[in-house]
Amino acid sequence: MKKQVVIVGGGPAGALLLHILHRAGIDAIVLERQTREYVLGRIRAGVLEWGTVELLRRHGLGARMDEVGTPKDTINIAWKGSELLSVDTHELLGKRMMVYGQTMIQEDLYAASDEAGTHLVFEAEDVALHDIDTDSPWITYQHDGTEVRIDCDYVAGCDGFHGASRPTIPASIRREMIKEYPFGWLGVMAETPPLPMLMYANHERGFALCSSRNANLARLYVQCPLDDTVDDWSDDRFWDELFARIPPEQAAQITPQPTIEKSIAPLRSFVSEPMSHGRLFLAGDAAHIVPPTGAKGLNLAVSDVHYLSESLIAAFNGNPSGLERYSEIALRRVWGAVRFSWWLTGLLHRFPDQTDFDQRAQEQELLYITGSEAAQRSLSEQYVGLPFEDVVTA
Ligand code: FAS
Ligand code: PHB
Repeated sequence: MKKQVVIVGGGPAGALLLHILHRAGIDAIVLERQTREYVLGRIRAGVLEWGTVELLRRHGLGARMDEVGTPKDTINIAWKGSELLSVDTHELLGKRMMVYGQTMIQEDLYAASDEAGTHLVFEAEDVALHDIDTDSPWITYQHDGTEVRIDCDYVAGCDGFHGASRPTIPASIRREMIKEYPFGWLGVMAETPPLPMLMYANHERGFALCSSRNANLARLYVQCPLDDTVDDWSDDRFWDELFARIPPEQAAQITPQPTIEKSIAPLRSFVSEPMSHGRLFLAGDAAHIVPPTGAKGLNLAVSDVHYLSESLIAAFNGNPSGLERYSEIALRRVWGAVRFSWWLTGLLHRFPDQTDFDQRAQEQELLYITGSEAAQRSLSEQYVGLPFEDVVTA
């Protein structure tokens, strides 16, 4: 089989890249290890930068998002049990965010693939990348017990943190930087009207976050010890802890209901440089991981795909400048989001070795942001997302 682009991984990065390349007339294929149902069963991100919203609309993927998504004008941070910092990004910058779950974006992407008849292979096992540092890379994989070979011009590694693509870049070239945080997030879904605002909380008992998926589906998180499991968290314990960490005024607006999903995710920051080698280009979690505090993971996957799709389209039209600059341009945005997520994680969480001094210093920074429009502008422009750079040059 011959394809112009082979995309390894059918999560948001891979499926979005397939969609955009197909609309540009480029013959691509996605090789996804899991079943369609498994991928659609994952519950992850919820907040979209406005650049992501506009990109999805531009590529014909915005209809359901605009119908059921919830635009948000403010970022809210509760602290000291009763204080509330509310930053109006729309008033400050004319930009807002959209709350629309990653699961729904994945459904929209797969529906678009079905409609366009693009090539999305599920249960592709043992994907292996070959000769990526030549002009003739090729891919092999197992499907229904048969080995398949695909010769291609380019390979997009969109296979997440545990994928096969990143390790194909020689260790002598790869520079991996990681920061592990000493806590995790317990996330739950509950069929109850969510808090109208998106609200983070700094509390001496630990971090909390109130988000949503629709008018009757609350998405809620509390910081928990790394070695906890969901079995350590009954519904009663979860609700008691959430209401202990957020102000009474907001707690009174949420009616506890049985949780319908409960999971714990560790927090870490990770970047692998460079994001390209020969004819292989990494996008999304395959190249970087951020703690979910800044709601950047999914948005970075989208911005990588924006840069990579623009670069591939230009390359197939005779202009390789984007592919030559892709890693540099993408990493500039990645490190901007990685640093912001690291800063916000440090500001909002209770670290195991934290002292009263540390807690007061966090509270003082939140008080400063409350009183400084400049600080609120800085927080806003990083949270809603900085403008994309031009990756292709004449
Ligand atoms: P993904 O990991 O989503 O997709 C990679 C795909 O490649 C998967 O479908 C996988 O099955 C497939 N794959 C892997 N190895 C393969 C192989 N060898 N061959 C073929 N296919 C292979 N981000 C936020 O912004 N907010 C959040 O609240 C948030 N919560 C998260 C919770 C969890 C538990 C996790 C793991 C991540 C969370 N994220 C969050 C980040 C998340 O949204 C990612 O940034 C996003 O899924 C990135 O998309 P992809 O790069 O496509 O990677
Ligand atoms: C979510 O809605 O799942 C969500 C919102 C904001 C975050 C992380 C997750 O920072």
